[in-house]
Amino acid sequence: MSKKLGYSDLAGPFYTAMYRTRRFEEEVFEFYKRGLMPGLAHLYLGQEAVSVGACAVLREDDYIGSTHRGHGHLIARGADLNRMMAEILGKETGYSKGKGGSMHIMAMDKGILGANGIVGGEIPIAVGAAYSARYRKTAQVTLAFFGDASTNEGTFHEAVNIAAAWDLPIVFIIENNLYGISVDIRKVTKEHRLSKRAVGYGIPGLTIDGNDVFAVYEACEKAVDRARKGEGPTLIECTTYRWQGHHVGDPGDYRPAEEVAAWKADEPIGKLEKRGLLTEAEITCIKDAVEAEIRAACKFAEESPYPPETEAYTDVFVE
Ligand SMILES: Cc1ncc(C[n+]2csc(CCOP(=O)(O)OP(=O)(O)O)c2C)c(N)n1
Ligand SMILES: [Mg+2]
Repeated sequence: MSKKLGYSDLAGPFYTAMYRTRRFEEEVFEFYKRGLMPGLAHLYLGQEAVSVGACAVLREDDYIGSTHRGHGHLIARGADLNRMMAEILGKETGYSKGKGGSMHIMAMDKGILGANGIVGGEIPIAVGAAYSARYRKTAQVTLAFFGDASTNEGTFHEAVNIAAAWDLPIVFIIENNLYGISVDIRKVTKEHRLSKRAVGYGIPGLTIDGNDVFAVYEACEKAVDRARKGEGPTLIECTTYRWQGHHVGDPGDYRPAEEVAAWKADEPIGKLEKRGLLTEAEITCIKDAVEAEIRAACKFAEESPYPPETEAYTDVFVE
C-alpha cells in the first residue's frame, strides 16, 4: 500500500503547479496587451490553490468540468502548456486547432469536459459524466468547478439535486471570489455562506479557505473518497479572490481597493511560502524550471501558424 503523502512531500509539487499557473496567466495577459490574443481571457490569478489542491487528489482517468475561468483547471490536470498557449492565441497547434480559444479550452486526454462560456452550463454536463461513470461502473469521479454567481443559476439547483438523489460520484466546488462580473454576490444572495445550500439537497457542505492549498487538498481528498465509494456528492465552497477584473479588459474598479489589498496579502503562493516547508534555494529552483517551461510555451505559440482558411469548414458536424 502506498504511504500517505505528508505536507512536506506535497509542498514542492503544489508550489510548482501554482507558480506555473500564475506565470502562465501573467503571460496570457501580456499577449492580450500586445494585441496578439484574439478576444478576451478570464484570468485565474489569485485562485491557484483551488485548482491545484483539488486536482491533486484525482486519478488519471477522472473528469473535471470547467468554466470561462478555466486555464488553471487544465494546468492543474497537467495539460500541455504549449498546446494551451497556442490555443489561446488561435493557432493551429492548439488543443482545438485554435478554434476554441481561451473560453472553450479543453484537453480530452486529461479528462477535461471542456471550459464553458455559459455560466452554470457545465454543472449538468459534469453530472452527466458522473452518471456515465456510475453506469459503466468505472469508479471515476468528476470534479465540477464553478463560481459563486453560478450558484444562482437554475442549472446548479437541478444538477446538484439529481446528483444528490442518485448519490452520483461528483464533487461540486464553488470558487467563491465574491463577484460575478461586477456584481457582489453578497448583494444578490441573502445567505452568504454558499455551502449551506447543501442542506437543501441532503449532502455534506463545507466552506474552506480556498487560498490554502492544503485545506483544499484535504477537503477534496475526503469528498473524492466518499464519491468514489458510492456515497454521493459533497459541496465545497472555497473562499478566494481574483486579482484582476472579470476579464483582461476589465479594470475591476467596482471593488474597494482595501478589499483587493487584503486578499492579495493572503494570496495562495505567499501563504504556502509562509509555512516554511520549502527553502529559498528550492523555491528558486522551482521558479527557474517553471520559467523555462513558460518561455518555451510562449515561443511555441507565437511561432505556430494560424489555421488555414479551409479549417473553417472542418470539425463543424460530427459524421
Ligand atoms: C447563462 C449566462 N448568463 C450570464 C452570462 C454572462 N456572464 C459571464 S461570466 C459571468 C459571471 C460569472 O461569475 P462566477 O460564476 O462567480 O464566476 P467568476 O467569473 O467569478 O469566476 C456572467 C454573468 C453568461 N456567460 N451566461
Ligand atoms: Mg465569482
